[in-house]
Amino acid sequence: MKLRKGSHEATGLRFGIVVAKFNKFVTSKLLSSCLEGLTTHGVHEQDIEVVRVPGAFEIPLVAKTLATSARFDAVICLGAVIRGDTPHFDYISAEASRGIGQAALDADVPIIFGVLTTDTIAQAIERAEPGKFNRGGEAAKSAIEMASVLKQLKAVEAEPLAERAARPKRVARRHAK
Ligand code: INI
Repeated sequence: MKLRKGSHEATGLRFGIVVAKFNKFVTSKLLSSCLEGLTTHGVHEQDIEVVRVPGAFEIPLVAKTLATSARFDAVICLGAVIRGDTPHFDYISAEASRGIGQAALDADVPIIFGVLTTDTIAQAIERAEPGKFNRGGEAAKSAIEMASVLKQLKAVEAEPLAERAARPKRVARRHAK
């Protein structure tokens, strides 16, 4: 049996972060925990790019743009959708999660869902605080793990091709005799 898993050593890996401005009092905390999580695991500051968008609804397009740019090993999406008295919550949260999932599959690059969807402001604050939940730090760890495991899988995929290319061509040898 072969077991492959992502490592948490992230030196040299590059990350794009998309963060929503809506509910900034929550998303700014997610962002600082996420940045701390990345740098604590060895990511260099110059290997991190942060893009701010108006709200969670705008995250998927920017996440896909970053992911397809070939400049990042993973993209992290941070936002906070808090349920109010209108159906807006359901539309925004559904579209953000669907769009982020689709963007990852289209781009073939890990895109991490660090968007809080909560019933109350208190729940959102609790999950953004460094400490018990700390979803920003969790998003950083997931991104490192996924970037690392995808790198391993792509290296394995590339192996047989490289070996084939290194092999001397049979036709050329026959002519040489
Ligand atoms: N955007 C959020 O990120 N969180 C919310 O809770 C939210 N609510 O509740 O409305 C929200 N709305 C804005 C939305 O994401 C778009 O920016 C806006 O509709 C413009 O497209």
